[in-house]
Amino acid sequence: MRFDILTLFPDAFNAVLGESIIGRAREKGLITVNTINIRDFSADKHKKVDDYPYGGGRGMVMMAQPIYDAYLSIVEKLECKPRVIYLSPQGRILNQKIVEELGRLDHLVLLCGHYEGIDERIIEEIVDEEISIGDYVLTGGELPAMVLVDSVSRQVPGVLSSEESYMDESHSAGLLEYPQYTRPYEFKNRTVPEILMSGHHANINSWRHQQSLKRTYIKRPDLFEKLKLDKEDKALLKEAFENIEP
Ligand code: 4GX
Repeated sequence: MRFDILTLFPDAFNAVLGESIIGRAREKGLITVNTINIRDFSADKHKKVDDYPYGGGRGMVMMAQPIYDAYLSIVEKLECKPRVIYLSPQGRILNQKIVEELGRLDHLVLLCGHYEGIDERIIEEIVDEEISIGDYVLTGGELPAMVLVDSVSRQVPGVLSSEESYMDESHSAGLLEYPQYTRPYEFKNRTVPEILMSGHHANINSWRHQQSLKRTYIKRPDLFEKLKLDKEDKALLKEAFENIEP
């Protein structure tokens, strides 16, 4: 899978997407993350990429021409037009279903805006879809683009080990993760739940599932509402609330 990122801040990407799982996936050639500096395509002698808004008002607007020429530098080498996504608070809000859908594509172009936004005609001319990472305001589209590359790359076969991909099933099933513990057995007077020390794997699995159900109920009632619980789930949840909390 290939990501081409149109941005004024290409250096921001390597720091984040050069490490850990995504860094290794890039080394293995499973994904390609290519940044294109929009400023390199400025036609202006001072490398200007923004200008005052027509009609007046606050801030600056990113000019259409440098963005368009940066975009052309990618697509002129291609036979088919890749999907172009503009990261913006006006887009549909990213979720795991959208991540899975995007993961089935083999090429994405991500456009990162700054200042008060970009010339509307660029959105009309090249953008297929606007995506938001949530209802809050950031200073630019770079962090949202990194969020999108990270989440979508996890869908690419081979990027995650079989152990790492386990998380997905739990999130797709709409349940939160059960609590995890590692050594030492005691930390700040808090010990590990005895069941995890028992070595009884069927009981441990059942306890973990119970914890997932209980957590989802308490922490994410919105997710809980959507769950389809069977008889066993209901019994586990009932038991979870009957047990005296330590
Ligand atoms: N999820 N931002 C885009 C530029 C901008 C300004 C005005 C349109 C209109 C964001 C988010 C986000 C900040 C990226 C503003 N675009 N993007 N940028 N939340 O807050 O995706």
